[in-house]
Amino acid sequence: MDNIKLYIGTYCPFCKKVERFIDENNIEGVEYVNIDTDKAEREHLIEVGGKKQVPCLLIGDKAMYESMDIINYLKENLIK
Ligand SMILES: N[C@@H](CCC(=O)N[C@@H](CS)C(=O)NCC(=O)O)C(=O)O
Repeated sequence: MDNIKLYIGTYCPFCKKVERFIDENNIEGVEYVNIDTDKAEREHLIEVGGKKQVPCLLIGDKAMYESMDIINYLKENLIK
């Protein structure tokens, strides 16, 4: 499986929605990255995805930005 990272912000409600979905569905294999506390990762997100909007799911080097797109992707790919 590709390395999957969820870029989030500390006070982002859209991020909380995705985090809640991950928790409620016991989804494993997603690494959280907080761009408010990790400057290097914030720069990496902008480099790969083109903007610093969160939440962003990084699947390998593919950036997915919209919270509902992320939830739908998780539904289709990571719920066992
Ligand atoms: N429609 C987006 C909205 C995401 C959004 O507005 N994120 C805010 C944080 S709560 C953000 O990253 N704003 C900064 C930016 O867009 O550069 C979604 O559902 O994910």
